[in-house]
Amino acid sequence: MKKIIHIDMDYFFAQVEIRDNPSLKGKPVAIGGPKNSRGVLSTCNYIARSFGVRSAMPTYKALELCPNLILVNSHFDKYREASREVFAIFHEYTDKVEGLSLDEAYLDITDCDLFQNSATLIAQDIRKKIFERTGLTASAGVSYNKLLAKISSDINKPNGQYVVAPEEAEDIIKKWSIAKISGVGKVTIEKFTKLGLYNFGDLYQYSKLDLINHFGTFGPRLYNYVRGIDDREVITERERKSLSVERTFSSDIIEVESLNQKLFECFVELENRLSKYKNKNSKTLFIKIKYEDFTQTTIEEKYESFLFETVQELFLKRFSEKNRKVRLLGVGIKFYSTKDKGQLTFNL
Ligand code: TTP
Ligand code: MG
Ligand code: MG
Repeated sequence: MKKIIHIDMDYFFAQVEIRDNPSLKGKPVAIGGPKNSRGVLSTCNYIARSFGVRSAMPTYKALELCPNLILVNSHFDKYREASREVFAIFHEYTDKVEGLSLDEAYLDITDCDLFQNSATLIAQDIRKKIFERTGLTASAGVSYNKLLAKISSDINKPNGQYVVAPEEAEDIIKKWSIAKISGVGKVTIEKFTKLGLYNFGDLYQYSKLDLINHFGTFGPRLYNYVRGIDDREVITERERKSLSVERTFSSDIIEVESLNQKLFECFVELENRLSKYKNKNSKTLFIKIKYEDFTQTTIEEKYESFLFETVQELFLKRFSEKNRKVRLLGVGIKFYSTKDKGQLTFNL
């Protein structure tokens, strides 16, 4: 059985800003959205969250909920630098590190010899080291697969950790809300709620086929996930063949302008994450669209330079074919290894 740790920095962008400007301490703080995002928050600290303020919330709405909210502009260079430091720490424990975003990664520490291979102590030590070197707090989830580790890292946030050991997993997870599974958006939750289904355990009565009929390709994964089954490996940067950023919307979207905005957010995040893959080459861009009925389509194209205009063009090409409500949007690129490149030259 594997030992997986999922680490996620607490209110990451906001925490970096507060660290660097202590006068913000103890106050509700939010980070304004990236350029052109028309007033959506990137994130906020936990004081702001106690007023109901959340990531991706329109600024005007956040200010209604919390009139004293302090808005700070984003400084991506700082976040990238903090992220670099944090990821360097991860690599002191294992090579098997899979970054999910600037502030978040899976670590496979199955073969880590430190602390007699106690995943709990290793997670504690990583968080301690992160705080000593960057002044920032992180939370961790510890378990035997990615799914359970990821959900666990949220449970004692901020500055906490949670462990799901194999022998206690069944009892713990059947009480978890279905909403904890990433990829399960508001629409799916509404479907479940109508059927009186809330927790992992409530779904045990459905066969794989039932779930396929309702959720398409997500069905089999959902069937396994609610049982705590997940055999996905931790994929390191070296092994990574593609990188993508996707968003599942809280309600399906058909307006091109809104979709463009979401697309831009994905693009900015992908651009940021790409800074970790400077030594990789890429020339293929792809767009993934999942429609309201869970059917999914991808379109890919070779690109010269990674620009939003190119992304937008590719998206519109596919979206205009159907003009249907969209529940998930993703942007990604495919890497090719230098080995592939060599073979290509040889074949020519
Ligand atoms: P998250 O890890 O989702 O959120 P967080 O670190 O701010 O808060 P916590 O983990 O404690 O719940 O995202 C990491 C950073 O990514 C976040 O600080 C800002 C950015 N981000 C956006 O720009 N827009 C978004 O919609 C989200 C969710 C995050
Ligand atoms: Mg975080
Ligand atoms: Mg995160």
